[in-house]
Amino acid sequence: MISPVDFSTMLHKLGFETTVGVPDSTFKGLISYFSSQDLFRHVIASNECEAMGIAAGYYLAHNKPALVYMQNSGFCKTLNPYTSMLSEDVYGIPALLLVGWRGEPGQKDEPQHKMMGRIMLDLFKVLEIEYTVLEESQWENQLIAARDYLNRFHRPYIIAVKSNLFDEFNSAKKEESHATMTREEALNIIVENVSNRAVFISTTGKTSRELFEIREQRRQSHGSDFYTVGSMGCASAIAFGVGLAESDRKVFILDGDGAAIMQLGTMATIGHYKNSRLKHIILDNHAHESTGGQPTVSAGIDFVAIGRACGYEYAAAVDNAADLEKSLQILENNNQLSLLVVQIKKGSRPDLGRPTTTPQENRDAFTGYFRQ
Ligand SMILES: Cc1ncc(C[n+]2csc(CCOP(=O)(O)OP(=O)(O)O)c2C)c(N)n1
Repeated sequence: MISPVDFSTMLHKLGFETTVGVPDSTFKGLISYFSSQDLFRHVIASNECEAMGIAAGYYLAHNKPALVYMQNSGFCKTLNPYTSMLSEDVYGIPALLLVGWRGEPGQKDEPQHKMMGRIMLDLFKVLEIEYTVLEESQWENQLIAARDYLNRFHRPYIIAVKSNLFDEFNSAKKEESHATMTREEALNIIVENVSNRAVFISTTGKTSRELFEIREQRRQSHGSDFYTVGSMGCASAIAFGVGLAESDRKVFILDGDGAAIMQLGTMATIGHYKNSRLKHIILDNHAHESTGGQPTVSAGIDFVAIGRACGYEYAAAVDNAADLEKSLQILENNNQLSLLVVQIKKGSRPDLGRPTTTPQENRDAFTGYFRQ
């Protein structure tokens, strides 16, 4: 295993001073170290496209490359800034990209990682980006070679990181939270208090996993739920699309704060079109909990004010079970495009499973249910 402390110390010695990215569980320990010490300036980006822009701007001002970390599914979001900005055909801007290799062929992983895991190295080649796959026995030399490459060439360089290579790092920083409910408790209350005809579009990560298990525990069908796997941030757009159907069904979005921030623009689209059947619930734990609990920037932003400014007709926040129940009654009856921000605690069951149905079974069950 590679120690996050040793790896970071070496990066710093090699001249890297700024890290920016969106988390991936592949190098959870490393990101935890980045965010808990003062060795680097560490920026939590809302999405990977933005992270590349920040790295580019940082280089322009400092003449030094930044380190940009991301999961390989998030790497796809960097194709636009890479091809149209950082590449040598345009500005030629160096950056060190640390890319988590989910879905590595031969390793067990979730369906949403399969394709990207399979094509990732070929994709790097098509994109003409030099890369190396990090190895436990060689990582110091690989970092030196990466730094030398960036000093020589004006272009990004990738270090791909397989799972289980980095040690854990537990930050000593204490986090304060006044929230009383866990996400699973909040989801149970939501499922209990929403009418049977409603459908749910749940965001990627633990929200979908917990909703799936709640249906199992209650022996309810999964047909009313679309469990978004992958496509982080897209649950609200999917719900918007579902809501375009001529139907009396209410469409509940079960979003995360990280996911909502990643595609904040969708709130503007939703707010503009004012579909009164859309009910956008943001389960806000101020964290990317599904990838290891790394902080988001949500503690400092007011989703309710954003929702109102975007055109949501009803917007409120709750932080306890009783208020959540009351607000759900309002959402059920108000006939208005609505936003409900639910403050929740971090944490989930250690034995939380994953959907036992395939994404395509989920697609068919949802479509069949929706059209009834
Ligand atoms: C584009 C992209 N970047 C990163 C990821 C990895 N990822 C999966 S879930 C998740 C965290 C989601 O955070 P949030 O929406 O706040 O929900 P929580 O996990 O806290 O329930 C991340 C970063 C991803 N799936 N897709």
